[in-house]
Amino acid sequence: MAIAYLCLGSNSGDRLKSVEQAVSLINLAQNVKIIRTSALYETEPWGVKDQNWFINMAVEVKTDLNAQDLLVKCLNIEKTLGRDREKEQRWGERPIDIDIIFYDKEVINTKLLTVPHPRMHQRAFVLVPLLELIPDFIHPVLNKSVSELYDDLENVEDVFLYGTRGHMYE
Ligand code: A4P
Ligand code: MG
Repeated sequence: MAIAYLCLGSNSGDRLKSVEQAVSLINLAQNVKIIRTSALYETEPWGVKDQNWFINMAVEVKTDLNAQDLLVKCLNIEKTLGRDREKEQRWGERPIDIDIIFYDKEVINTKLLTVPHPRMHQRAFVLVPLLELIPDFIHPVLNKSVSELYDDLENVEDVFLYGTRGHMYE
């Protein structure tokens, strides 16, 4: 049994619905159970700036699957929710993205999977939701806690609790 942390993100279509459906599908998946979730956040796009803002959240799961099988499950859920990678650009718009941030303290570097997620420590949209769940969890490669990684962030993109950005009409 392992504990893993997923980051969910959506910035096209009905973002809220996509994220909520992903949470339901993760919880329905065999051998995966959600333990806790963070709040929802509305976040400024990181990477490619000229696109819609995202809704992001973090999810803590308990699973009997190994990390690779968990990834396959996540990719299948993305597909079920209408993600078509052929039509996308890197870091561009997507109806749903599910990344594995941590899988216990495992360090994985295969062609298919890199864990901890290689860019998580550069991203407020990952660190802020994780801060709610595991501020003291030590990153097994960088040997810093999630809150230390957050303190180290440079060029922080905007991250608001969902609904507090000021204009909710879209
Ligand atoms: N892959 C390898 N490691 C992992 C992992 N730890 N978790 C592989 C998930 N997947 C992993 O993913 C491409 C392949 O990465 C997967 O098939 C899997 O085998 P992808 O989601 O198609 O790639 P991508 O998303 O286009 O590129 P990249 O660099 O992985 O993007 P990210 O890191 O997913 O970032 N801004 C805000 N505010 N919020 C966001 O959610 N998301 C992105 C995408 C960019 N900017 C954002 C957000
Ligand atoms: Mg991804």
